[in-house]
Amino acid sequence: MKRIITLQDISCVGRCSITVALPILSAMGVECGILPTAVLSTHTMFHTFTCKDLSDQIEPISDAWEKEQITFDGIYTGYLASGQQCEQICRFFDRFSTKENLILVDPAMADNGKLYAAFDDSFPAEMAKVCSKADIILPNITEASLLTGIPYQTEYGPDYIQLLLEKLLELGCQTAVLTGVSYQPGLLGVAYLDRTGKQFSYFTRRCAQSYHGTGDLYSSTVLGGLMRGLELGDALALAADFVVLCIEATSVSKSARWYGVEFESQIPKLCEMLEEKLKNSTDR
Ligand code: PXL
Repeated sequence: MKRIITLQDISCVGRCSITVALPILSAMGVECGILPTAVLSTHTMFHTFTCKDLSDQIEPISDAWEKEQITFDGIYTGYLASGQQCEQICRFFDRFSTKENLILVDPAMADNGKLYAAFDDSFPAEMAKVCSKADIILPNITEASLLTGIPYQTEYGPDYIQLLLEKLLELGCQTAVLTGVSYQPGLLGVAYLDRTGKQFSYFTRRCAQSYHGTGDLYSSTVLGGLMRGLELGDALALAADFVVLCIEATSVSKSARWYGVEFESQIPKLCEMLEEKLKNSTDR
């Protein structure tokens, strides 16, 4: 079984970060270790929240793992607590990346044209350094614009997406995936570009509702698919279809918006969809 380590916060309530990554990766048949970067009462979209930065734990925990010769097939980062912590994450990559393992960075810091509440304008440049060391990065369009300096647009065509992808690759990562891409009102999807020039896009129906934590659900599912041996395009498509199922399951509840998406009830379907994709990819 593949073992990954995820470095992101524990938001105790509100289904995001580690409370999403752990159950999703476990369900997909991947061992998920955690290095909590901070403990929050909830994610920062709630009006009142506490946050205990755990930066001082990253170094001693890494030392202990190195002494024990613990290795990871994947390193997955999400929401990070501060610009300073971004530097620590880069050091963690230097210590634990190998030729074989995969570094996946979700630069979770912004959405809908705005940085999350806890960050100031200096944060994106620090996150860009984390992205530079990744094999795959998974920003949404807001994050991509903050990482590249290209103005954020809500109305665009394929040229804008292509430009963002090219500029994201210039950060130094191997593959850039953009989430939340939409060229037609009813469709929402993802597009990627890698260093060899390979391109791919995939669209699902756009759901009327939008929920907190879907980005974390998406990234965790993509990593699960990759660790199980899916090609990137198949993993991106699986994750997109799964997030739609979860949004549909959540949309019956009015208070759900703050509590993330109801992925729990959809885990059996995720396992079925994963097996189906694995079967199709070996039949090919
Ligand atoms: O879902 C991204 C995320 C993760 N963790 C925390 C957050 C957010 C988004 O706001 O606040 C603490």
